[in-house]
Amino acid sequence: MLTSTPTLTPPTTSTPSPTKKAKKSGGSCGCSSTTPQEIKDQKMRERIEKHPCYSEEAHHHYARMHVAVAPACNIQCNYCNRKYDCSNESRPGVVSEVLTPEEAAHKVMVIAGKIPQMTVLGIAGPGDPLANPKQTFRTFELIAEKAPDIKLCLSTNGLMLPNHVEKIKNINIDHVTLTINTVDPEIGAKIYPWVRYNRKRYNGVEGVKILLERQRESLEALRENDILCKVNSVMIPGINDEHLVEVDDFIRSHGAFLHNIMPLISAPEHGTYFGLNGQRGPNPKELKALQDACSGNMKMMRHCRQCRADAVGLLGEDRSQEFTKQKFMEMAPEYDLQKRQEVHAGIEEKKERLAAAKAKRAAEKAAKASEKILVAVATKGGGVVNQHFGHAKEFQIFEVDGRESKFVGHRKIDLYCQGGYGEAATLEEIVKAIADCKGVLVSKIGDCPKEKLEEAGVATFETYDTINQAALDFYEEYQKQKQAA
Ligand code: CLF
Ligand code: SF4
Repeated sequence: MLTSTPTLTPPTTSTPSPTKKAKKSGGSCGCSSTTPQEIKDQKMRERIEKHPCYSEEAHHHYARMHVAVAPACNIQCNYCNRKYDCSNESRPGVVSEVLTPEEAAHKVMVIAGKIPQMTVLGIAGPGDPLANPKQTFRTFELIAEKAPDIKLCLSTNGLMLPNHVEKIKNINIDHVTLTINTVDPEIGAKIYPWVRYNRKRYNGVEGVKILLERQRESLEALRENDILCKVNSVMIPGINDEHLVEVDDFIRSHGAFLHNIMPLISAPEHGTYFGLNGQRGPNPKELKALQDACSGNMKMMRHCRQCRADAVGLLGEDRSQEFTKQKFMEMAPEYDLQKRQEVHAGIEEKKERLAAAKAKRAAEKAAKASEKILVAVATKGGGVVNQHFGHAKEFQIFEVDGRESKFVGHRKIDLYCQGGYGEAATLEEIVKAIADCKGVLVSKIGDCPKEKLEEAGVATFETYDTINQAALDFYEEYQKQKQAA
C-alpha cells in the first residue's frame, strides 16, 4: 500500500493579479436588463420570504402561529383519531383548545406584540378548516382587519375548497395547503374509509373518488386565482410510498408550488386505525430517499415540524403552552405595526449580511478550486512520487487545480547528487528550471536544496503516493497556507 508523509514548506505569497472591473447589470444605454422571468422570481421571493414554511431560509428567522377554531371534519383519515388535532398538519396525539373567532383574534393580537417576528397566522384544525367555514373565515377577516401585515395561511383536505375559492381570494389568503396522499381511488380506499359530501356519507372507493376529484378542482382553482399552493402528503409505507412520485408529478403539473412529504406517525396509544393495526411509519432514510426521488421535479419542503393546531413560535420551537386560553385571555393586545416593521427590517438586514457572507465563502471556494498551479514531480515511473530529489535527472511537470492534475511536460536537469555530495552550481540550475512551479514533490530531499528552493518560492513536499493524489494533497496544503498568510 502506498503511504504519504507530506511536509510542506510555505511558498512565497504572490502579488494579487489586477482585479477585473465588475460588469454592470444594465446595458450601456443605462436601461435595465431585468428579464420578465427575473421580475417574476423577485415577486415570488417577496411572497414567500417571510413565510417560515414556504421558505427554508425564512424558517430560521420568522415564526408562525396557528389558532384552533375549526373542530369538525368531513372525511376520515386512517391516521387520525378525532379526539386529537388534524394529523394532516399536526403531530398525532396533540390536543388543542378550541377557540371562538373573537378569542382567536385576541390571541393573535397578543402574540403579534410579544413575538413580533411572527408573520403568519395559519388555521389548520383541529379538524378541517373548511368543514367549519364560518369560524375559519370570521377569524381570518378579524385578523386581516386588525393586523394587515400578518400573512394568512389555510390548510385543508381540499374537499370543500372549490366552494370557497372566491372568499379565499377576497380575504387575501395567499397561502393554501392541500393534503393529497394519492391520485388513485384504490390506494385512497386504504387511507380514507369515508367522505361526507353534501350531507351524505360515501364509503370506500366511492367516497375517495369524490375527494380526489375535488382536490384536483382545488389545485386548478388555486392556480387560476394565483394563490400559492403547498401540498402535504403523508408517506405510508406499503400503501402510498412508491405512488407518491406519481402524486408529485400530478400536483406539479397542476400548479403546486411546494411539496411537503411528511412521515406517518402511528403510535398505538394515539388510537388511530393505522396505529392500532400495526401500520408502521417510514424511517428517516426511507423518507429522504422518497424526497430525493421527487425533488427533481419541484421544490421540496424538508423542514416541516408537524406542528400542532395551536402552535406558536419558530418552527423548531413550541411556545403554545405560554399562551393557553387561560393565560392569553388575561394578556393585553400589544400589536404595534411600526415596532413590528422595525423588527422585520432588522431581520432582513441580518439575512442580507448572512447571504453576503455565504456568497463570499462560495466565491472564495470556487476561486480556490479553479486556480491552476504547476508542480514538479520526481518519479522513477509507475505514476508514483518515488524518487529522491538528488537522484532525479528530470522533473515531470503537472498542472493542478482543486479537482485534478494534468501532465503538461518535463524539465531535464543535471543530477544533483554526485557520489553523496550536491553541486552548488547544479542546484542553482535546477532551481531555475522549476522556479515557475509552486512545489516540488519528492520521496526525499536534503536540507540544503530544500532551503534554496524555499528561497525561490518553491515549496517541497515529501511523500510516497500516486502522483495525482500527491498533487491534490499538495494543492490543498498550498491553498491552506496561502489563506493563512
Ligand atoms: Fe401553519 Fe401549515 Fe401554514 Fe405553515 S404549518 S398552516 S403552511 S403556517 Fe409548516 Fe407546521 Fe409543517 Fe404545516 S411546519 S406542519 S408545513
Ligand atoms: Fe383527521 Fe384532518 Fe383527516 Fe379530518 S382531514 S380526518 S381532522 S387528519
